Amino acid sequence: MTKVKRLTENDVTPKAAYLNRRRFLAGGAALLGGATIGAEAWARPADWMLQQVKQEWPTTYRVDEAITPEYDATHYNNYYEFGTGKNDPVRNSQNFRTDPWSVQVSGACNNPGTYALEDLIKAKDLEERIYRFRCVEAWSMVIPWLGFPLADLIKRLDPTSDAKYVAFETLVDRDQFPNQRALRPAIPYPYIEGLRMDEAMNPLTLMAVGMYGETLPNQNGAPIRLVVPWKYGFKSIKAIVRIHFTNEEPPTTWSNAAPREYGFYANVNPTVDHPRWSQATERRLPTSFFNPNVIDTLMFNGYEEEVAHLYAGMDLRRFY
Ligand SMILES: Nc1nc2c(c(=O)[nH]1)N[C@H]1C(S)=C(S)[C@@H](COP(=O)(O)O)O[C@H]1N2
Ligand SMILES: [Mo]
Repeated sequence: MTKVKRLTENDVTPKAAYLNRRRFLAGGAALLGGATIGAEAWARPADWMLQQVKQEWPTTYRVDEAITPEYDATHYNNYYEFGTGKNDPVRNSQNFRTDPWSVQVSGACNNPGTYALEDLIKAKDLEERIYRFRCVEAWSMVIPWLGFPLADLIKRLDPTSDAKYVAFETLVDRDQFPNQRALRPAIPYPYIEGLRMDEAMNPLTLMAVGMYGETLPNQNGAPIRLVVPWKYGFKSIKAIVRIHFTNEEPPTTWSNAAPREYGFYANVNPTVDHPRWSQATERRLPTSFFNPNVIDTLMFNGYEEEVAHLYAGMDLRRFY
């Protein structure tokens, strides 16, 4: 029930359900003249990316839990660059420019340089992966991502033996991100994150370029973001422009901002509470006053079998 399954290409996926729903919504948006921010009205990345994403990719991981409605996943976001309110990202990100986009690769690897996004992605096989996504704020969703394993990219970049960690950075652009030009930004920018090399190489770790069968909406981190399904959502950094290999644990945005509350590891763990709230349960979106939809949080967000070995012998209360 809560296990991840490795599926074959022949398995039936719930994809048809949301693809049909999208067609219905698209028709509706057209009838309404596209005046509102509906599921289809937002800006999308480049055509080549759309071409890439729109193919029939196999679903390689799934969970037997209902997929969160696309509306909730795209209108309830954390993306402080666009504002701290849950619907600031959808409201403020529609003119965000994702093409051209490049990613700078540096540090302990044999293939550093600045890569155009299309060179990183074109001709890459994508996969759909239906993952649980658990925010440290104790809400969660189930999202069908489209992407490729970070491990594939790392192999091409060819890290040296000095590379013990990989660090990521989000774009800095005061013209495009309202919170970056605010008098008092909510957090320091750039947003930075990192993984230990074995975490980065774990087959579950995904570089996502799409969701719900489409390219990523800007508010969800277009054109490319990380997805680490066994860790709290803040590890899953959006709009990546830099990848850096290093032999030291890199600083990360939330552990810098509040080190007692957020650590480098940030593994989903129902037995280690946040200092200000319990992590034993979560609100599975969508929720309402009459249906709070509270469910138990699973160790490593339900991916224990796949990742527990990475932390053997570690005190997870200390390395939270
Ligand atoms: N650059 C950047 N990446 C970010 C964030 C952010 O504020 N800025 N928020 C993080 C947090 S706290 C969460 S829960 C997820 C939310 O992803 P979603 O909006 O696609 O659900 O993005 C993460 N990545
Ligand atoms: Mo989060």
